[in-house]
Amino acid sequence: MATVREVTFGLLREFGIRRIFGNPGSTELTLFKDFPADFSYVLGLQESVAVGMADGYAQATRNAALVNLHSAVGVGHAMGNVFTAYRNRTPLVITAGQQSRSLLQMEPFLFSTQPTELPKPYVKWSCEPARAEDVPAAIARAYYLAMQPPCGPTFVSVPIDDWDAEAEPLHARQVSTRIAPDATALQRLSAALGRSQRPVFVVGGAVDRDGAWDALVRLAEMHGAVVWTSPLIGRCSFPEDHRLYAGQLPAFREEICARLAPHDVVVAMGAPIFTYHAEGHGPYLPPGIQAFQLTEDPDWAASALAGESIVGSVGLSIEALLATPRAGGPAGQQGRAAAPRLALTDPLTDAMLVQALQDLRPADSIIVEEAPSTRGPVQRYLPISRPESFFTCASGGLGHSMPAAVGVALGMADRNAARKVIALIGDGSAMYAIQSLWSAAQLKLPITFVIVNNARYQALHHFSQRFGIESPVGTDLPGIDFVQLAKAQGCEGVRVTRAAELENALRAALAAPRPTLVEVVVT
Ligand SMILES: Cc1ncc(C[n+]2csc(CCOP(=O)(O)OP(=O)(O)O)c2C)c(N)n1
Ligand SMILES: [Mg+2]
Repeated sequence: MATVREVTFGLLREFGIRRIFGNPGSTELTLFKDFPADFSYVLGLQESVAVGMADGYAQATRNAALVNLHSAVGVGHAMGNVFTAYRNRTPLVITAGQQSRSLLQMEPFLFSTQPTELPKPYVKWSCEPARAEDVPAAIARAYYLAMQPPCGPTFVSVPIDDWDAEAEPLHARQVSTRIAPDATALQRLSAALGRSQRPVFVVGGAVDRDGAWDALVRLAEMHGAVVWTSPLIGRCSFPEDHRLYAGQLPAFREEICARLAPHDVVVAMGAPIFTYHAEGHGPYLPPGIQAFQLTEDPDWAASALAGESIVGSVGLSIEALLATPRAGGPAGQQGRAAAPRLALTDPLTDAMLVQALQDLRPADSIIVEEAPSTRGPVQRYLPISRPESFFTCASGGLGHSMPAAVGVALGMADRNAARKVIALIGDGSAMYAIQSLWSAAQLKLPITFVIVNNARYQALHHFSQRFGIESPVGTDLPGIDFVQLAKAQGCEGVRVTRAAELENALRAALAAPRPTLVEVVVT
């Protein structure tokens, strides 16, 4: 009979999984005995980095990624990015080591007391199989559930002695995961859109994840609908240089109402109604507007406070809506005006940096962003114009995008679709996962890391004004040398302090065949 390990590796092969992201410990070592030559282990120097890389990799390859963590402490370190993967809807199969079954009664070293409870509620399913021989089936179940929209992480705790136990053969099954929306409900939405004089779409990450970017462009053009990006989402789903694109909605009730007020029908597509960052007052929607929501997530449908929700694949829903042509041509609406050009002068600002990056980057490059107070300038001066080209954390949990950039670059390369990856990261955000640079260097991925160094947690300065706080404590970050941090981990690095140096530094970094960091000091 084959071992649990052999059956599991065979199953992973059939799932198209050939990389294991992780950080190893003694309770996982038995998994790696006779490590198969067609698999590779992607080492993250802290578990959060391993999960962040796996998140980017899964999104780029459109398949669940496997992460292996070290019993309780590794899961603990990983939780920040497990939370983000859950919010990002990223399919991850997470396995964690556990002490030998025979020791579990005795509080052994390193064991996890309640292993299946530890990662909750940010995993969709969590299990420690009752018998060693059930491990492959548990991993298979974890895979299918992770891949079922709304996708997300799942968790299997595996005692150290299980991998050598004997197991029955197990093969991958075909599971089709797209759920068709209710056709009658879609007809109501189609009719409302057909009657609408001023339709507006609010789009979330599900459109890009579903491969429905082009279909959404056709639908928006057919109806002449203005398109807003939903607040705080993880992917871009509509070309931001399109004449119908209006911008990103702020995460505040009154401001959303003001922006939607000119419209008569709003459709949230793969987005909640809505995501708020602080308490608001007054109505959730402007008076008289008719609201619809297309979502793969029954929970989003249930928690929406207004409008009609239609649960099912967002991609299938958009395709179905395209089948009903609009009578009388599109509504005559326009999105936002083009951003005015900025002069590149001292002292440098983040907006100048972002504009220069947009001028110099390859048209098909991918932006992985985590620079909170630079998000506004990115929206304005760095429009995303192609699918699968923008990734950030949908959770607000920092420490995601630096490792995710490594995973995206690796995943695109594995898909034979390598594109330049640019990680645009705040100085504060970079320090949550700075070890990502080491993994990028080891993997020889030509990522350009751009650090926006404003020597502070600027977003918190900005946000604290809402609470009448002049100068919040714990938000200044003086004295971090990112070039030294890069060089110490095997990456090239250069520091830019003046406008005259910026473009050449970016050009050189974008052309480099190895990971390169550009630290840009901004006011
Ligand atoms: C893990 C985690 N800890 C703390 C925060 C709170 N937080 C939100 S924005 C921010 C500042 C980020 O600083 P930086 O990356 O330098 O960007 P800036 O605000 O300067 O644009 C912090 C600490 C968070 N979102 N996630
Ligand atoms: Mg900062």
